[in-house]
Amino acid sequence: MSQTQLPPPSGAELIATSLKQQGVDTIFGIVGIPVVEIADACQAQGLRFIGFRNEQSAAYAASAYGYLSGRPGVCLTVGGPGVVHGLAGLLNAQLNCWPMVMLSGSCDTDQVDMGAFQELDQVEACRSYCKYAARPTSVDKIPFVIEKAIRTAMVGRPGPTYVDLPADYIQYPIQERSSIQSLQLPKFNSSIKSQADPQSIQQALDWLKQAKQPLIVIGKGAAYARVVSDHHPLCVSAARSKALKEADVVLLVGARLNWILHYGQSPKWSSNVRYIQIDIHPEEIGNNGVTTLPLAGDIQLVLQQLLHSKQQLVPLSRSANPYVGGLLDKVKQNVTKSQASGRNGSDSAVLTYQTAFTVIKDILPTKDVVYVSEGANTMDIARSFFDVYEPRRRLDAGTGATMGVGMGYAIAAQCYRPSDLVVSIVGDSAFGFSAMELETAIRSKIPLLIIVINNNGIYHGLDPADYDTSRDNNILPSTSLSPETRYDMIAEACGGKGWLVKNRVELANALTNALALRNETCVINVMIAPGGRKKLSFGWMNKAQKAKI
Ligand SMILES: Cc1ncc(C[n+]2csc(CCOP(=O)(O)OP(=O)(O)O)c2C)c(N)n1
Ligand SMILES: *[C@@H]1O[C@H](CO)[C@@H](O)[C@H](O)[C@H]1NC(C)=O
Ligand SMILES: *[C@@H]1O[C@H](CO)[C@@H](O)[C@H](O)[C@H]1NC(C)=O
Ligand SMILES: *[C@@H]1O[C@H](CO)[C@@H](O)[C@H](O)[C@H]1NC(C)=O
Ligand SMILES: *[C@@H]1O[C@H](CO)[C@@H](O)[C@H](O)[C@H]1NC(C)=O
Ligand SMILES: [Mg+2]
Repeated sequence: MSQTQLPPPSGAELIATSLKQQGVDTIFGIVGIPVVEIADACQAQGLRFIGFRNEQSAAYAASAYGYLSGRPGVCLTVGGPGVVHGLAGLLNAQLNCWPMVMLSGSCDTDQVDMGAFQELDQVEACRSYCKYAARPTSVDKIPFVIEKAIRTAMVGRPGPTYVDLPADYIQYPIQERSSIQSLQLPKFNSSIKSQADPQSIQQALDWLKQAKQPLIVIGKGAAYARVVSDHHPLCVSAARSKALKEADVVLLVGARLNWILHYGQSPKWSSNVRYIQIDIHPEEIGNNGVTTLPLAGDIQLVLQQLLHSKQQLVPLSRSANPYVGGLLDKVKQNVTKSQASGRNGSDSAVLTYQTAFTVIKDILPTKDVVYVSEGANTMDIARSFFDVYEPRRRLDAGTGATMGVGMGYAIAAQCYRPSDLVVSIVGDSAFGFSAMELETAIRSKIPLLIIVINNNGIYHGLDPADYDTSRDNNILPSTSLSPETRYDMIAEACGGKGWLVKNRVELANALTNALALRNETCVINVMIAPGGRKKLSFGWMNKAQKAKI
């Protein structure tokens, strides 16, 4: 291959150099006018560019890459509609507190407000989802704004930022390549960390010592502090409802009292519960009117403060504390129950979530796996089957309950951990939001194992017989999807491998074959029994309301 000639230096090269200078190694996006030159300049500098089919998935991938790596993931889009698609990723990153930067092209600065190509006030559109959103005031300010966007996304509570790049800046001719270097700012690489107020640490230790029924709740915020694995002998996730109800002192570690934790309120929690809240973001502490003992600071440092104090905490034990025994018994009961339903029925019987997940769990390796999961029942039930041993090994619909994140997350996870097995366990509805990204993965040589749990629809799914009658009468339930849609064939159509399976034996065979093809993107389309048309109810919802009007 002949040595490729670098194009004359321009704003695009200044942008690429600034990204590289700030430690960016991978870019997720879709090119078009005016950002093709940016992607090309990034590739010329050795950065990886992964071209997606929709900016939503690219932005989800960037945010997950940020969460996994600890440095912001970068998403590159065109203006107008490209930015609007990307907003989905900015919102999702904001809700999850994940670091990412979106970079988008915009119209020439002298055409603003003239009805220019894909024109939109993008800084304004992004601002409410971002910690920082800006357009450089001149070409030579590009490195400044990129450094600020990267740094702002990382520090304090992580989140998304936005940089607007007008077409005339991207194309701006730069006379001397050396000036691109001289404009650069140092790579942001500092740990800005603070400790909690020592008085509050003392008080927290007093509370923890007085506690009869303590509970530690570990959130995504603790990901970088590498806290504990699902296999800790005192992990009581499988007895979550009981633990929440009984706890008297709760140590929240990077976990917000939001909808997922029922706002910290009774009846899900005891009305006498006392919260100690470790959080990097002071505004989060005491949110929703819940009084908490504040430990504002970096989780690792604050935990060290608690552990290295002279006051020794006594470890909990089953024999000394009936609360511990009660919870561990409940965990055991719950695990036994789900195992029994997983082993239920003959090998040729129609699969259920439980029987399918049991087959999958028996065959998958236990180490070096990243799980991606989305869907309603698929995700909730999968969470109880597939344990993780290390932080940042499970990516799911998260705080936003966002459907459609799975393909972007899986691609990002495989980019970040190329030697690991990335397994997506996704509902049929969830998968449909971004199935075309199969082509992205296959083209980019990113091998994924995708298991679609197919019940012909959202939540309870749909019985094919009900489908026929309700379709004839034009009253398809809003939750229905076409029965037995061949998601496996989408993989084949894109150059991957696919299987349709309907019982344990077929599932086991397909999975074994897929695992032998570690270089390929595989889709196993797992038909399960639809769950009937019961009224919908999830643990986090309020009870039925009384009519007021
Ligand atoms: C962006 C977005 N759109 C819509 C929803 C509403 N929603 C919640 S779960 C879900 C899909 C659930 O169905 P599926 O993925 O098939 O999983 P299942 O519950 O059937 O196992 C949808 C559409 C959402 N959470 N997010
Ligand atoms: C970041 O800075 C620290 C010192 O502050 C240094 O030890 C470390 O090597 C730096 N890391 C990178 C990736 O530059
Ligand atoms: C048992 O596990 C199920 C499924 O994971 C969960 O919904 C339920 O709340 C658990 N039971 C208790 C008491 O926490
Ligand atoms: C086993 O399956 C049968 C029939 O499908 C069902 O009635 C029973 O409740 C199941 N048992 C368990 C433990 O899931
Ligand atoms: C998978 O790819 C790697 C490197 O790309 C290659 O060394 C290996 O032989 C491939 N394995 C299979 C089973 O194709
Ligand atoms: Mg479904």
